[in-house]
Amino acid sequence: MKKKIFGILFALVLAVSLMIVPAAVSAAEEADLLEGSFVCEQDGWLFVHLEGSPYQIGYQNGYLTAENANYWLISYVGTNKYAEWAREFAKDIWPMVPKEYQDEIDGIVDGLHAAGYTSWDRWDVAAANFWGESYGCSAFVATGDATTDGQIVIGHVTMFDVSWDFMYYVMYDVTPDEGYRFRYQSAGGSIWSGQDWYINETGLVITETSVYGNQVRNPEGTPIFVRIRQAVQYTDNIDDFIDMMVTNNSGIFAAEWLVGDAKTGEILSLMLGCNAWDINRTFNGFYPSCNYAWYENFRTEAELPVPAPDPPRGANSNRARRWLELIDQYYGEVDVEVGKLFLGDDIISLYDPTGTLAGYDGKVTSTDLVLDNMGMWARWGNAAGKPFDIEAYLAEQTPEWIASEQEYIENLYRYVERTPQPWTYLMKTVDIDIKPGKRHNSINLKSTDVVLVAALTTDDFDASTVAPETVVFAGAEPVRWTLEDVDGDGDMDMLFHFNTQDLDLTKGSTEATLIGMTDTGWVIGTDTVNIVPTKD
Ligand SMILES: [Ca+2]
Ligand SMILES: [Ca+2]
Ligand SMILES: [Ca+2]
Repeated sequence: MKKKIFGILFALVLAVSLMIVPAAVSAAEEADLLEGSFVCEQDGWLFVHLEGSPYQIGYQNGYLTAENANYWLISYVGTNKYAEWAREFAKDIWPMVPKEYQDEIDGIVDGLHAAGYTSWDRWDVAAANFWGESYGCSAFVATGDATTDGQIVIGHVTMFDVSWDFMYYVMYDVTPDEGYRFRYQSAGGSIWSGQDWYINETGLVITETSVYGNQVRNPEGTPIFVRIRQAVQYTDNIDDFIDMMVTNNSGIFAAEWLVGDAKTGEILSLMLGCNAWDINRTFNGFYPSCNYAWYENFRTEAELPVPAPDPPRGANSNRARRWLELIDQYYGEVDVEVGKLFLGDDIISLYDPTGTLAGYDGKVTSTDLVLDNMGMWARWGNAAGKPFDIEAYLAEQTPEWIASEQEYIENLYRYVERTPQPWTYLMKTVDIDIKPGKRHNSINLKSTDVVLVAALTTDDFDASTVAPETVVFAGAEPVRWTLEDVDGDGDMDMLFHFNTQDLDLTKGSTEATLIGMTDTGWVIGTDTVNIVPTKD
């Protein structure tokens, strides 16, 4: 990984905001709203943890991702010629958005304002969320006899103009008050992925590629960003996922959804039009996806020739044919490393060294990684690590075009400066023990003493590799640390001391998280806390 250490942005952002914020909320209220959230950077990704009520999650999102979210809003509604149309559309659709997500969007607006981006309102953020969907992707899911050890392997690469999407390097990690914990890739300010890439704590991994044709619409239908967000947050199985996606479908954003259930080993392809869809599911097989309409029900509704031509022909069929070759070559040998090869394939990722429309990322995971706290391998920039050659690209353009497209070119540079990156693991989970040796982990918030927290060495983790100055626990930095065998099992653990008064915990806190950086990336560990006394 790159040696550039970005440190904890959280503290910096907070300090800056306290200086510049015209107080919509007081500093104390702000600290409460941000409780439990954090952000850290790893190999080009911004890993953002959000937790709490819908409004809190939104506020933390807007506040912690503000600069990125500002670029996203400019890209999707700000300078877009459809901006007013999009805002009007947002007002029309607002009543179809559950209150939970309305509150989250309002929280994003307030978080953005608190961070100094005061020009955006509810309709901008809502419009960008309705609008923020990408238009080209490749993906796959394989399981059972298609993979080396029978595990599910699933991956996705996003393809879109990198000048529009240079900010899609946010990996959210969300612990909502209601529903399951989940992760998703998106841009700042977004309440869904739009790309799409999701993992939830029950073991579901969800991705898709959009599919085109003569699309049927249902104006009364629920918007896609609501249905998919509900599916990710509230579904733990494939049957319920299908129900939520096909019920009251708006028809906007026709796509082939690929799902793996790491609990069972079953995979799904749901090719979803509006009133028609195709369901394929198996415990042994490989579903490729590339904006190509493989299946008959979808093709019939979309007025594409039926049956699908064999071999594939028409829009995106070059990638479809390539997928069929790769399946032939690798069936039975798919694992995470092969998945990375798939996503980095020049045809699958539309790689063009001087093209602005190409695969700009990669994500791949497997059963074991998903069941270990939603882990994944991710790469920002071309999935094979090949750069976009901006100088050669500009050399192909006319001086007139360059003079008239400065903003477009600046955005390309924003992408280029951050890419390519290595594959990186998001995010290694380690064992911590708050108040070692004590089970109840009682913390009196009025105490002037320290709280001890141990990062434990295990078979696959050496706690001494954590850089102490990068450690943050419940918003606090350690005042002291020592290497000792805290749990008496013969290996050295890292014991941190935190001033209780520095902890960003409240009476309602039930768990606390420690993060710290090693030479291979950030690690994250969570343990329970018991705040005492229970009443004032
Ligand atoms: Ca303990
Ligand atoms: Ca140990
Ligand atoms: Ca030990």
